[in-house]
Amino acid sequence: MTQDELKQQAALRALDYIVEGSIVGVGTGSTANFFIDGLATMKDRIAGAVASSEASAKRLAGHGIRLFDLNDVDQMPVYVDGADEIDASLAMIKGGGGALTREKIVAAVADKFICICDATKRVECLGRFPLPVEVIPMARAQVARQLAALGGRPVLREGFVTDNGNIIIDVHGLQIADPAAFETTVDGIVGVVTNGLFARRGADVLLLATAGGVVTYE
Ligand code: ABF
Repeated sequence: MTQDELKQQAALRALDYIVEGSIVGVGTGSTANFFIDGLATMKDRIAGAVASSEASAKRLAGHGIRLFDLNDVDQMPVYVDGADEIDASLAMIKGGGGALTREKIVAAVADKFICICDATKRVECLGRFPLPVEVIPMARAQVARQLAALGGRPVLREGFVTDNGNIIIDVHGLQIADPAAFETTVDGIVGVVTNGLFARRGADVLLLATAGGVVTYE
């Protein structure tokens, strides 16, 4: 099976978690795109969706799924999204697609975070995938120095601007022993908007697509 077929399997399994009549939180990326396409098959049974990026909003709208502004939503049973890495405690690195801030905000409103991944995303220790950090542009050099002092190798994501008008610094060479503590440390650097660790609030359910089928962890 190809990696895309595995992503699609995990994504379609997440449809089992959708609560009829509810508003669905929707992530970003190629796995989330498979989820959006699956959600379209049941669009008459949901109220609509909140998107975590302009790209996902466009895809949802293309399927005729009603979009809600997060500020108009006070209850959302599930948020469904992919990840770049996920460990045994269901802590994740996200933000390879640059949508980490909106992803973290939408996920914060949802009762449950359903992570959909192919098996390559499962790791023992987070950090092989460079940690994305969204930064206010004028703080770029200051934040990079602080990230280097924490033991990482900060690299500016060239030519990339987030949906919020900020830049991304990808931090290479990390081995993150305590993801929740590191998330807090990086968030504490002045000029950081969000970092791609989702550990203090990790996933509640992982649907991991393997060659042998989709395995559920919760
Ligand atoms: C989003 O999409 C991101 O947080 C993560 O960076 C990425 C996962 O990518 P893909 O689903 O394309 O592998 O969930």
